Amino acid sequence: MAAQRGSRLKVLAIVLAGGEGKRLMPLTADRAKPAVPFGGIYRLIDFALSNIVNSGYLKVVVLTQYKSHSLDAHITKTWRMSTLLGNYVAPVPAQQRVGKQWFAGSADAIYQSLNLMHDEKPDIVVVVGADHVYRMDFSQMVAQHVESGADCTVAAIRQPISLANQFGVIEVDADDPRRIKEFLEKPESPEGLPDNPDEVLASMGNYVFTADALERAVVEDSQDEDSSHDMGGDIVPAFVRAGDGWVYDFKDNDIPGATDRDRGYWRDVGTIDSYYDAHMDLVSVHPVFNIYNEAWPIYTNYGPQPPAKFVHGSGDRIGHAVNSAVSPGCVISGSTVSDSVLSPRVKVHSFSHVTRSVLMDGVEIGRSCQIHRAILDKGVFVPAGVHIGVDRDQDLARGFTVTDSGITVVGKGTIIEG
Ligand code: ADQ
Repeated sequence: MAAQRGSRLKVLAIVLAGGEGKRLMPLTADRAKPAVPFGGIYRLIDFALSNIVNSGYLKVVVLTQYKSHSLDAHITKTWRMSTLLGNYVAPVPAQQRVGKQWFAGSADAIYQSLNLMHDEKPDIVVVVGADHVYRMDFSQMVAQHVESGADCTVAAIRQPISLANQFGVIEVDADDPRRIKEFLEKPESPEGLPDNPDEVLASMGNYVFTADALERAVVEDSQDEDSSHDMGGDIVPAFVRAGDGWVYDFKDNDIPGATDRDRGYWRDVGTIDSYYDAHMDLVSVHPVFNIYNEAWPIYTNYGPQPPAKFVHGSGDRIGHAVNSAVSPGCVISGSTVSDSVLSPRVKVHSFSHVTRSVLMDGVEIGRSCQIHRAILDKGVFVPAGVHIGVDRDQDLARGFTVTDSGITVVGKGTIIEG
């Protein structure tokens, strides 16, 4: 039964937060992908949760699984203990309610958590991923879902065809562009769009379902031994086969305070390169993603920190940062930071240069270091005189990860020899 138009609809939001994030290694070595820090003070999941809360939906469950300790801690600290948002967001670990196995895939995670839907009795369920950087008002997508009488609506955005094998790719009906004719999960060689052969219409991994239709679909899927129990791989294609898959075009989404430049911004930060590039988007002089839009806040919590400080260091050099985002608790002393994102409590000592880099919580850079195009995970200490991101072979010899495009990643807790 499609949701009734005009009635007061009860909406439950489900955040899928169990992803492993293998392609983000070593950043996901001991944390779930949605818990990966982003933009200095956030974790990736803060974007999905802020979007849900700003959309006016206050019943939210977060399905966790893989290495969920830091994710649970962050959700509890930021979302459950907040006076503004408390009691609305509930993290739900894999409970093995149905059998002894963990969630097999994202659809199985919903199937195993159906008791939450039975408790809440929603009319509509908004299901979103937890590892993208964007702003979105889900209530506009829900309005379209209800108005079209759909049971399943998939949010979509144009992406380069070269990335098609990372996404669900949507072909719409030529006569009715809101209906999905075909949905291919991560195809190797799909056709481009009729008006642009270099692009495809990609699923954003955000869905709106009529609650009883979603329940029927995940129950049916649970009985299918050939299914991979995946939302994008199995559930959405089943709705499409039944002629009931609809598309919501993200470009129709309008956020208060959005600028022409950042309207429609959405990044899947699933690889080190895309994660790094999204950081550079934040610090470009005219940011393509404006985190300073107060009309659609991104909520987070990074604990009590003193203000960032820029001081003279040895030799009277002035510590300074340009084109950079510098979080509270940082001290830049007699050194230069440019085009970089610094999480709280980063210390950079005299005569050092940090350029085009991402430094996470508590990183300390000793004297006379050079850090270039690098991501340094939490707590990394760089002894005096060490260069990172300058000589690829040397970085590899030190055991760091270096991507093909030359981004060096130093994992959490790595001991660097001076
Ligand atoms: P992927 O992101 O590759 O593609 P998946 O790995 O299933 O799909 O992750 C989707 C979301 O579900 C993520 O937020 C992840 O953390 C979470 N998740 C995965 N397994 C889970 C589990 N067992 N329990 C709980 N949560 C789980 C998906 C879609 C594509 C779409 C892209 C957009 O399948 O069609 O194009 O997202 O990035």
